[in-house]
Amino acid sequence: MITLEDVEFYKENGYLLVKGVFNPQEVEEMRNAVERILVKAAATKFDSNAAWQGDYLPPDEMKKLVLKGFHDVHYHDASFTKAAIHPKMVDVLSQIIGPNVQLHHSKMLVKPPENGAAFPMHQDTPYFPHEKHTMLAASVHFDDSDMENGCLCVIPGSHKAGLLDHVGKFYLNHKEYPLSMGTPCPAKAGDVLFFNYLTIHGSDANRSNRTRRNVLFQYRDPMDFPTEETHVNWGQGLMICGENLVYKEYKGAY
Ligand SMILES: O=C(O)CCC(=O)C(=O)O
Repeated sequence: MITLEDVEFYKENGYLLVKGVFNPQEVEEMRNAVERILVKAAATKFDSNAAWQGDYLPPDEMKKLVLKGFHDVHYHDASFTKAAIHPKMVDVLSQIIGPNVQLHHSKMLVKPPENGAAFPMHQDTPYFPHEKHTMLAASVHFDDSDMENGCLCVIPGSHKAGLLDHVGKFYLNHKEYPLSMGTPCPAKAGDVLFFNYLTIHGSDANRSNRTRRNVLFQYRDPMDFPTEETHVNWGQGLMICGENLVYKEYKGAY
């Protein structure tokens, strides 16, 4: 499904948009699953506003922003498990990470209309650093997204600079790295944006009257070991393709 030029593009630029990975029926199934998770979570103590805090927006604007974010969605609905190991996903992953690929975690994001929260520019590396930097995110789009509803923006080639200093480990100084430095990556529902965890990325607030929903699956080479025991997730390490070359008795946290 992807070409050698696409693989080269990913290596050079640290990201790759792959169109039409999921068909409308698969997208609809995942949208419904997002809705069910939101409803179920609303009845628990885990339903909070996951909007990032900080000084990258004026306090008045920051206060209004809302983000629904939940981890490990493939433990809540099988539509996400199917997506994580979908043959079209495997086709891409086996070429840009492969031949051996493992799921690290999943996370769903819902930016509601008018006030969906922004993500200041950052690398994902500080959240789950690894030795060989094979880790990448596959952002599966459930809605058409553009600058108006807060699509992802990336700085092409920024993964080559290595890990940069983050404010409190969370995001880059927004004066040095404003969102406007990024290349917008508009996408359609069903498209997947793959980006390395060193690639600088962020997204603006959703100021449109449309919701923006996506799920991020983070994948790595199983021989790329964490340098810190952080971000240890439910059932981490599911093999997506190939084999795990080391035998390890895995005991999850749950
Ligand atoms: O999807 C987005 O708008 C940004 C998500 C993001 O940067 C993250 O979760 O690290």
